[in-house]
Amino acid sequence: MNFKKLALSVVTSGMLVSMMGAGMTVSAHTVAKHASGVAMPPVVIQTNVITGKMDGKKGWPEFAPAFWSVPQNSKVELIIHSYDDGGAGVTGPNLNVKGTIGNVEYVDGKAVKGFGKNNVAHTITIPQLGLNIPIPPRSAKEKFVTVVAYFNVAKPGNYTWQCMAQCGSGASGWGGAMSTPGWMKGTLNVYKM
Ligand SMILES: [Cu+2]
Repeated sequence: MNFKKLALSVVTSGMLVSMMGAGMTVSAHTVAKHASGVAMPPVVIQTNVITGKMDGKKGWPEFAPAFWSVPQNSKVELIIHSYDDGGAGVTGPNLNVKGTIGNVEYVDGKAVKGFGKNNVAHTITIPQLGLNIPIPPRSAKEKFVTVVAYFNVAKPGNYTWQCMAQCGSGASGWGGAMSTPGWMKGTLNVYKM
């Protein structure tokens, strides 16, 4: 008899039993729970990145809409359709997905953790929430690329988001759309419930 093996299997099954006893469910996503303990569906934010050609302002890509509102303590499903086909200057940590559930986002349905240097067109970055969601350029084959990210919000507040890809105008790329609320920056309002 292998006692070491036996002891290990007892501990393992004991843990499983206690986990099940505590009502824990093991799943890839953290599901926000209502006070009653019932899992709530995510709150959906849907936005589009449209190009200067589409919004009639040359060189001004735009998040439409750019001002979002969700209740506190919710799981958010952010769905972005981006019509932009060009990468912009993004470096360092803003190339990686951060602060989402599992630190991933879904690009046309595929889980992605980060991108190469010239493969990000825009980002949704909220430093206060530790959130960075890069958006790659759409491919030539598609009308738009779909990016879906899940994250949890807790405390109420008005959180400013900013695109960190230098997609604006001027020598730095930080002028125009980049520094104008409603274009490449906006707010995520988390309201009290
Ligand atoms: Cu941008």
